[in-house]
Amino acid sequence: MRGLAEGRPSVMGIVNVTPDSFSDGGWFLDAGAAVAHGLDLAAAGADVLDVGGESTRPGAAPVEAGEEIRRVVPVVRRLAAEGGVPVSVDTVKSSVAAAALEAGATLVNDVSAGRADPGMLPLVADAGAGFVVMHMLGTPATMQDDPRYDDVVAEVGDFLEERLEAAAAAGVPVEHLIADPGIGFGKTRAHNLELLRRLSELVERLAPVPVLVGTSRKAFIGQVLAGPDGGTLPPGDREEGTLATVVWAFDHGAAMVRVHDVRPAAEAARLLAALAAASPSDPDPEVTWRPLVR
Ligand code: PMM
Repeated sequence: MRGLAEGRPSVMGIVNVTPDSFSDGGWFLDAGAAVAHGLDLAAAGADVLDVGGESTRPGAAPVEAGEEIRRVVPVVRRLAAEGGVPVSVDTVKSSVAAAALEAGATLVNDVSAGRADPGMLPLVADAGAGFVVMHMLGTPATMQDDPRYDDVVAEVGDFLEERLEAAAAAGVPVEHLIADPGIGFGKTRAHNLELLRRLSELVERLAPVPVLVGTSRKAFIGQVLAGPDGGTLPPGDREEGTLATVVWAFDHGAAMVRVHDVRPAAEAARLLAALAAASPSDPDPEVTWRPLVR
């Protein structure tokens, strides 16, 4: 199993500093609360903390760059100084990314894959930062308006290859790139399930670029678990379903998952790594990693 940390897959913990994110919106708008939450996620086993100041929820209102900078920069600065793990910034704007990189972030997570702002790829290349290239059909305002694909896995793969090439052409080294199929971004429940079912195909196709998967609390989990009569479970009741998708994603080659509740995902990553390391001659090999705080 390929991974980014300690020979095991990695966990990115979500720190949303937004009033309107779909699953934890408004809880962490205050910078101090967001920092405390990020520190808790690091203690619970996050390998990376992803700080976002603009919701990407379907139909979400855009946030002006100055406001986004005011939200994320103080949080990035303190988490970079105190969190003990790399900090990423979830933004599509190069000015926000530049301010966050200056404040100590080392990774840019761009759900537009560098398409929203022509300044993004050159900035990331110049800064020597990491870059997450994510697939989205349309924009957050329109992405859930009847999304269609002939073959969702092939088309998402084509898109990711094209954007990884664009990033490389702009000067971002391939070792700094991560690819993400963008679960829930312009996809129906069936598209999301198909992407997860055939995740190994994408992982093989995009290698050596590691694949990140973000299923945490997303609608398709609530819809599947609510059963055939329609409806959904609220985001707070999607944690167990999220963990099932996390284990599935790791077992199908994901190098990293992006989650709200870090501890279960971090424990799953460690258990899977211990199982993968075991062999007939050594069924219980010694594995060492930093302790998780409960
Ligand atoms: N999902 C959300 C936001 N940012 N970034 C990446 N790379 N992958 C994702 O799946 C993703 C993302 C939406 O979830 P949130 O509003 O709870 O953060």
